[in-house]
Amino acid sequence: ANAFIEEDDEDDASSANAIPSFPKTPEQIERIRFAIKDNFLFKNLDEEQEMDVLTAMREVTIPAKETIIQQGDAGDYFYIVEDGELEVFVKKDGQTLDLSAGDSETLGKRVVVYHEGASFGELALMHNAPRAATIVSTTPCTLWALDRVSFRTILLDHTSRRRREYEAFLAAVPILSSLKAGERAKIADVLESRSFEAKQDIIREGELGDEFFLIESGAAEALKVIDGVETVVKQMVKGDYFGELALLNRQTRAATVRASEKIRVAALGEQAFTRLLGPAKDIMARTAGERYGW
Ligand code: 1OR
Repeated sequence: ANAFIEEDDEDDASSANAIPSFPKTPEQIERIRFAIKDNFLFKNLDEEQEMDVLTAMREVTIPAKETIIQQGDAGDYFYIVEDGELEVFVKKDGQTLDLSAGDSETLGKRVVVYHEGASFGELALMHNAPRAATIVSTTPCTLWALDRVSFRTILLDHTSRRRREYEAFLAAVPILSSLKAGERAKIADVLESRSFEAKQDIIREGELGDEFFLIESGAAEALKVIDGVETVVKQMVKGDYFGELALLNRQTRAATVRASEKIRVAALGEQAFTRLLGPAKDIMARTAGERYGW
């Protein structure tokens, strides 16, 4: 049992897999949001999943000099540091310690120090492995804790759910229809979803580009400066693509693409574009003249 977290007795089966809900003030929600905003684990969550994470987190306060995670133990919670400082130690056989540099005779090498915004404890939960390090508070700390079941349900299922969603979307994208389902699945794995508000530029004419985009929802327009005037040259909707020219021709962006309304795009990096698009890439190259009226 976790010494810092009081657990409910949950022996009825119905609640075993439910994501818990801990009421929070809007201010607390904002603080957690801030703490997770740059964290890779939370980067690709949609709004509903982010809300699930936010409600499932519980606040934990820990005095100084407490061991919150012990190397070798089973994993129970994932943590985000709201404030305070913690030290991370890794113990290995035959390791040389430098006690003057912060290493500990009993806990091993001090590998990192965590402050506000850091997160830890994900490895054991992701891989069903023993804790890989020991984590000790150096000052009193406030942490946000996410239990193992919620962590796995929200963050890991998410990957496969996104993959399924993307596969359906990609199957309906005309330019990708020449690919096999297995090839589209590989693309689904590497696509990165991004949102833009109306009037925001997604790419800009003249800039260097290293990404290709598919429109997941919403609409955009392509604009070019013609005789000094920014002119709309193309309208694009769900299923359309853009950004391929810079990758095909290794030139700067030939147009600006601006969201006409709130839009979600799926971005594919240059290497993946070359490696995964295969025949679709050839079609894009062949049809570019027709598409852009050259
Ligand atoms: P966990 O669930 O295994 C301990 O519980 C946590 O310490 C671990 O997840 C990570 O979040 C965190 N090696 C292993 N775990 C580390 C390391 C680490 N640093 C932080 N944690 N390092 C490698 C040392 C040979 C240090 C990398 C800077």
